[in-house]
Amino acid sequence: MSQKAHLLVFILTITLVGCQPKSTKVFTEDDITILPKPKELQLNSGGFLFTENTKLIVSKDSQKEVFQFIKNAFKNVSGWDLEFVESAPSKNYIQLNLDDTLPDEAYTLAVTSNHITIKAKDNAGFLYGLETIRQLLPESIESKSIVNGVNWEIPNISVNDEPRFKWRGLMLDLSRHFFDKEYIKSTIDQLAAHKMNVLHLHLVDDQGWRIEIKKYPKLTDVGAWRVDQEDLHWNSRLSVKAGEKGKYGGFLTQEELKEIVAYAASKNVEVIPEIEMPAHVTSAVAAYPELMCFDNPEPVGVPSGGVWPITDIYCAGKESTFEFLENVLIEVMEIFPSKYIHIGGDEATKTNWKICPHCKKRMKNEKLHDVEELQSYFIKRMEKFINTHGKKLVGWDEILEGGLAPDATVMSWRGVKGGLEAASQGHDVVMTPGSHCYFDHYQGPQDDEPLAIGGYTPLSKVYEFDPVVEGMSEEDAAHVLGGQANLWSEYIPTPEHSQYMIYPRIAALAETVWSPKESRDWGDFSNRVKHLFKRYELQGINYAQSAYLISKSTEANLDTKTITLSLQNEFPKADIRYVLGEGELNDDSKKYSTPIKINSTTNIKAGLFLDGKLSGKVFKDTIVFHKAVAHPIEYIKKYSDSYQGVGPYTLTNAVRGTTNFHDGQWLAWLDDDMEAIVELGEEKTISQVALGTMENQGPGIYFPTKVEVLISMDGKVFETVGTIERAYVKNGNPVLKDFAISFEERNTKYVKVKATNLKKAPNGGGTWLFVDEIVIK
Ligand code: TNX
Repeated sequence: MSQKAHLLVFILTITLVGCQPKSTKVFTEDDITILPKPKELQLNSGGFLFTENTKLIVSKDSQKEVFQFIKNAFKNVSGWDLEFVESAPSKNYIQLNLDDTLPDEAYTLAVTSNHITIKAKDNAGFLYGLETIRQLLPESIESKSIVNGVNWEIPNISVNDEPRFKWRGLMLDLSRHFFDKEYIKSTIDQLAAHKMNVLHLHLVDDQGWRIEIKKYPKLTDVGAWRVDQEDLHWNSRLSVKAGEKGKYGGFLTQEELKEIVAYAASKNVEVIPEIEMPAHVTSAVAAYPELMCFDNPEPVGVPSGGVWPITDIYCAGKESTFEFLENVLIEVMEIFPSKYIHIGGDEATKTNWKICPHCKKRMKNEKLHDVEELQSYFIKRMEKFINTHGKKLVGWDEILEGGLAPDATVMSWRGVKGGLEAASQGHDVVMTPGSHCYFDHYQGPQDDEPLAIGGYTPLSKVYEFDPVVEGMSEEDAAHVLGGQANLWSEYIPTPEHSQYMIYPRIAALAETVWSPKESRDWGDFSNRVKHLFKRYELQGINYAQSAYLISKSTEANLDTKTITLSLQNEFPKADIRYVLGEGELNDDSKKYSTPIKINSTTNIKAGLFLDGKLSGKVFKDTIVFHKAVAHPIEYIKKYSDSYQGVGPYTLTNAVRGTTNFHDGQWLAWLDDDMEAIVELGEEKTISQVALGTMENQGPGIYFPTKVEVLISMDGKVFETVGTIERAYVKNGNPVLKDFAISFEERNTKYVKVKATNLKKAPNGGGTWLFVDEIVIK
């Protein structure tokens, strides 16, 4: 090049650089909201500014794939088409450097004003480094359309990051409701963004078989479709006859599944298929009845809703069952390259196995003492088959019963007990306890949430999850592969609803399985997650804002006959404002700081204010005062230790329970009647007594069959003033009901209420009687 040309290039370069927007922002720790929190991070001064000329350095094609989401993001928000190049220019680029010495999935990230370097062993670490960059960029990087006036600048920073656990999973139940390929792929994007790496697909259950199996076409022709009763509550759907044609459902073809698996691999997500056995397979045996026990089993239909107990299971005696399952698994293993195959194994009611001649013969030949051992035989046999194909078996914790298969990995869902036991036997475990990991549970005050299966697993509870539990030795802990959230979909019919249950709880879970335990800090997390909310919003994710909902707790004071009401919100330092009585709620309303004293019937409105703006739903409640409030109460029959409410005065504290029977406002009696005496102290004139109750037949809670009210002046001799009787009616929904008994005005000092427990449950099991208040007027 001539000297002149040199000069020209120099001038051009100066002009071009001069045209670029300048880095102006001074970054502080508060600007860094990376979630899950990195292991080590140091903020330096200055920043790196992305421009149209920022180059993405790639040394092989697969790195292009890793870069793709960042490239797409810039295309969306700025119209830039960031260029891939093979060698680094002098500045303004991102490079990916291979470093064999780093652990699996780890990465280091060095951002300087000149360029960005990510080091990792392979694409997994590069991907996570880039996901971190994405979270350092302004939130509007998530926008789907052009954003003007934003400097795409990130702070100079050095990060050294790696996961605490190698199994960081989410399970999607595709059976109870069907979710298609597009939704699954978009979920994979989100898993990667949260640095999660396992997608467990629950492909088989009673209400639908969701994977194409070429050798057994009826599995999807018949088993993937059920009679549409979506308008009814899950547990009130009518039973379906064998052969009734269904319209609700769907399945994934092998081609679609392969596409999902390949896509997931590009995002460092391993897809693990679950093929349930021996129970939760009504859809399969509806297609092939000969898989059930006995010689000529009664055919069944694909159920449209809840089935309990699950008795239509595979026969463990017939050789043909194993032949079928092996053929199915051969096709499954061709689709899924995963190291693990999940075989379910949960909740089998083995009544048929006890009497089926084939099962009895098997037990005799194999010297098995009971049906538990027969299940264990079943699973061990499947394990052998899976192992010969170079794969490992994973199953729900029931596979421990009757003896664990030699090399099995246990997914502990009924609490952590199964996990503890399996780890102490030297088996690997994945922790998914219902208490912290069941995303089908409620996440906010039940009355404000869409119908869910029950439970209560708010964001803060998920954040308390730890896969390594008390009682584990260091050796046991080494067997804990990690943790997983499970989203069972009985009550989740749509992708939007599924998102609502997953986000933001997955963010809390991600931090528990990725970040070092020592760095866990709820206050800090709650600040960071609010930034993530803005990203979700821009991405069009229907995330839950339940953590903003206000809930109350109350205390009755027997001496002053008053109620103190506390308001709370999941996030710390919340600005809650409230109004008692009528009046409008706004940012000028009284700020809540200490519990509120209440001594008469009162309406309350409260709201959470963020930057002076009302956020989330307004909390509304009425505390109804009545003649029993804050009066002592004696229980002739003591309530259960499992439901003690706020103690004995739960029934006279003016605070009503919700349909969430764990909300701490209920007393309950199991298989027994309730009988209690309220002491009014001085003589009072009364004309109505109401008993607050609930019914939720799924978990065995029934209305009383009879309520009786008696009065007395001396607490010894009682006179009946009224009774109500009510026969059992099948009911799929949780409902609250006051059994109110009115009578002519009477003067009395004591009121006794008796309520009769149903005692004999239509489906077997215990019967609970739940009571939240005795309202005396
Ligand atoms: C139990 S967790 C099940 C599922 C249900 C879930 C509902 C497990 C292994 N079995 O079949 O969908 O409860 O929360």
